[in-house]
Amino acid sequence: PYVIKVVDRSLEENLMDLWYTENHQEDTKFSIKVQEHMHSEKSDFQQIDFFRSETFGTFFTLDGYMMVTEKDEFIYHDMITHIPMAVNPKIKKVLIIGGGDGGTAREVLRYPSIEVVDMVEIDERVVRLCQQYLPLTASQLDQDKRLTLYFEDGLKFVQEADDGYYDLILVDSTDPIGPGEGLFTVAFYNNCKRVLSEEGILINQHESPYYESYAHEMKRAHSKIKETFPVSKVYQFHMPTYPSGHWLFGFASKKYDPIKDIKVDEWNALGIETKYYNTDLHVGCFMLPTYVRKQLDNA
Ligand code: AAT
Repeated sequence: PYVIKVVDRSLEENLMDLWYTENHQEDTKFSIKVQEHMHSEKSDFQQIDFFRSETFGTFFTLDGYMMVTEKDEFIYHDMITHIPMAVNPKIKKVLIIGGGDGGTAREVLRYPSIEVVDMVEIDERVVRLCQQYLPLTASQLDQDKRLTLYFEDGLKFVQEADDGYYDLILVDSTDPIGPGEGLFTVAFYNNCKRVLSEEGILINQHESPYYESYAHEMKRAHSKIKETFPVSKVYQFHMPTYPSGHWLFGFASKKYDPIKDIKVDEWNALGIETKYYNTDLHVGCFMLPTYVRKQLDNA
């Protein structure tokens, strides 16, 4: 009564069936069907790969971990940038650490009031390859006179920077393994505090609360930042391609509270169009699930 069709694939069809797979846990994987593996190289710092897919467009990985996809990068770059800018729209001098794809710089440079953006990326190859394969994020990196690119370790850069110079530091870093490790240390946070003005705000890539291995790093980072800054909060957003899809940034400052000090009218008057961020979400994203609150309280 039934005709069972056995699908017999040719060798060619098998070779075409490429998937990018990331182990989110030992026993849990996340995969994207790949149309083309566009580039692969080992730089002085890390393994870099670029892929193209139907659903997420072009994306790139470092040491096998997802960094940026064309389709969901707006979420991450909106949230790292517009939160601090709405708390202090008078920010003039910005330091970006990491962020080689250029998405964070692109968002920051949308504010006409910003005068200086120093971007310190350890790996020049990430920048050059993103300029080639991800123009959507990298397009501003050689366009705007306010931006200066430095290819060096962010840890060393903040050690040597002047006291009180920056109004905002955005740590757009990889996870605390490999070159990103030093950006999750007390020495680094102390230098960030020193080079920030009295108005200063620090935002940092803060891992995920959901899977234990990431939550462990998140708690470690939080306990160190809490020790260093008078105000230290965490906010959340949804990142479809990062482990568990639930990701965090840290907000630390010398005096500003991210909710009480938001300048709703002033920010909205700037007329900056965003796809994810808005000033209602700004307040909401600091409201954390109970299990996350507990993790942070115990950090
Ligand atoms: N915009 C989101 C993309 C990133 S990439 C993070 C960048 O940080 C990489 O280009 C990497 O080369 C750079 N980096 C790592 N360590 C350092 C360092 N010590 N100094 C300067 N730059 C550094 C973030 C992805 C987040 C992924 C979350 N899972």
